[in-house]
Amino acid sequence: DGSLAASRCATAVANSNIALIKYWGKADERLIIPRASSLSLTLDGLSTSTTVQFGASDADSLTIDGTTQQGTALNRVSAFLDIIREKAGINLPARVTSANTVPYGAGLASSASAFAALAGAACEAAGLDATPRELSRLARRGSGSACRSIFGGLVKWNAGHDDESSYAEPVDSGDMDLAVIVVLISGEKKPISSREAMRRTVVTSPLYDAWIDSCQDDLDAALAAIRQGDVERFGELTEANSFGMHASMMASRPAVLYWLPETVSALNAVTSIRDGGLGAWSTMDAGPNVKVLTDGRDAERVADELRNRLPDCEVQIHRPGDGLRFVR
Ligand code: 2P0
Repeated sequence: DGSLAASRCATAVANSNIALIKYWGKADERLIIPRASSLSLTLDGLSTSTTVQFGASDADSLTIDGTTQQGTALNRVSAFLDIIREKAGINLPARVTSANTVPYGAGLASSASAFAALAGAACEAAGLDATPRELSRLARRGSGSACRSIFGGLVKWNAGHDDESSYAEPVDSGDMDLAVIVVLISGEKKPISSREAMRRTVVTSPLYDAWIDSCQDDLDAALAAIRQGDVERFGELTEANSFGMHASMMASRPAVLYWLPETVSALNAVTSIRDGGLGAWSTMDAGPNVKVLTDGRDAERVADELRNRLPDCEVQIHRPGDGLRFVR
């Protein structure tokens, strides 16, 4: 039957997002409920396009950028598809084909765009009629940060306390024009996965609870700064929240240290650009690369200043991007 076949195959595209007030640590490992709410900017130019086809193969399969995946990557996708299959009442294996606009393993291809696109494509292919909020809750089950990539621009993930109450939603950015500049320091595979690293931080870091306590204040202050169009205040909060997260990671036992020597050079370059009068604020995730928040109108100049100071690094400007979209 043609219509059934059509409903069993779907493609969705999602952009990656960068957290400005970070998510680090879970209150519920199975449901992926975070210990604190977070705030992010969805970025253009870092996207994943995923096609899901149910019933076309004997077992679940996963191909990323042309390479067939086995083991952990496939198991994680299968476990996610099980949630969709149970909701839709179907029992069919799926063929999942995914393509990233940046090479997988380059340190920028993220689980956020991947699981947001997968949630969209799998729901559509399974014939589930999901609202954006339901898609956000589902994407969260694949990877926490993915719940934010369902929406474009500034997005808040409400930590909540259960599956129903933990979802992302867009935040009105008013007149704010933001950009994020990525300083690529290394594309090597990370020494420890973010999932494992956040578990270790929660369990062993004596600084973790203090950082979590600061997150609610940082988030409230960031939302106020956004309402006031105060990019400088928002930038200061972004940078402070990221340093606090990394301090808590480094205090884990054993330490979680993602920084490389060039990371410190890039962080110092951001300070020096700011001392020169340009608005620029650093933020970092589970890897050595540095991201720089700026006013969109300063982005080209800040990027040039970064290139001058860091001639060995690739420097790329990303503007706010759209949320999940379906390819028909
Ligand atoms: C974030 N990161 O808010 C934080 C900041 C990295 C540092 O979300 O275990 O891949 O799948 O929920 O979402 C990376 O962690 O972790 C992350 P899981 P995820 O963007």
